[in-house]
Amino acid sequence: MSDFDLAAYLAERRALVDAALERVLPAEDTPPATVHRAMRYSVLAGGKRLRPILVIAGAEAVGGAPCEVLPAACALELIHTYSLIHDDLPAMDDDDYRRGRLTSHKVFGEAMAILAGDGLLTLAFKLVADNAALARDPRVLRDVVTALADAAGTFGMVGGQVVDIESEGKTITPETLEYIHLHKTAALIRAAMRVGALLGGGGPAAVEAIGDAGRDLGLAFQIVDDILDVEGSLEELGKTAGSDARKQKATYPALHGVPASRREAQRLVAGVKARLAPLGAPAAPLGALADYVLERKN
Ligand code: GRG
Repeated sequence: MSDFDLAAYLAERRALVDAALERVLPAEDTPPATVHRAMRYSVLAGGKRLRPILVIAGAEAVGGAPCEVLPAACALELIHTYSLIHDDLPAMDDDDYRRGRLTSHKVFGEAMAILAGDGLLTLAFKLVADNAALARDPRVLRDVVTALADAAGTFGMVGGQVVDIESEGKTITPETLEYIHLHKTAALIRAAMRVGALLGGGGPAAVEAIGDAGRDLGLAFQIVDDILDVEGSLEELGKTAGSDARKQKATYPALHGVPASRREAQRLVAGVKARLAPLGAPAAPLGALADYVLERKN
């Protein structure tokens, strides 16, 4: 058993990320103020900060330091929060609660919620560009931008969301469900770990191994999310539970049942740890985060 103190690690890294997010977001009274208020409302509402912490842990796994990757870590959280704001819109999942508070469009209206999401996505790429000096080599910066764009765009998260929307109310195959989960969720988690490894100075083999581990961890994360939607509550989740079944969404539990879904998530996380093993002690935080993904309650 590892004696790694995950609770302390998460608290320290979360504090670093929260302070950095506070700094990089335009102030509430910076014109045009409404959109900046909306951007801050959603980003600073909390959340687990899993993706930025995975950027940091990805860098640490190859000997990098958190301060070198904080702008990229913030970029991941901004892209993630944009996707949540847009996913909650009436045209998509039409959800009222997120991160324990009313969704952006409920507070600021649909137009402003769309624009806040657009603003966050754009700001993410500006953050990476403004901190180009943190990349040890211009090719690393190019790879980071490509990883983010691929994960966020039509070959990643947007693509997964398209197929998810087109599948609502239909019977889909396990292969289509895996496509949705890999693109909608796992692509960004893979990018988080890969970007961390790239900026942390990892060589090609380490970057590849960490990226592959990120993909499998992302898939496990979404399977656990599907299970929590069946078993969790609004208080635990900070969003309405049972929404997948109400919207007739294809999920792992719907297709395979809860016990088999849990076994699949466990199998994936064991594989993640096996991929990380050759990296040794510096990858201990990533290994502990993999266990956290499996055991989380929100
Ligand atoms: C709208 C382009 C676009 C994409 C939407 C990512 C996504 C695709 C939608 C968000 C809703 C959703 C169910 C996504 C699956 C990934 C997921 C479970 C997100 C929630 O992530 P957490 O649990 O949230 O890490 P916090 O609030 O803790 O950051």
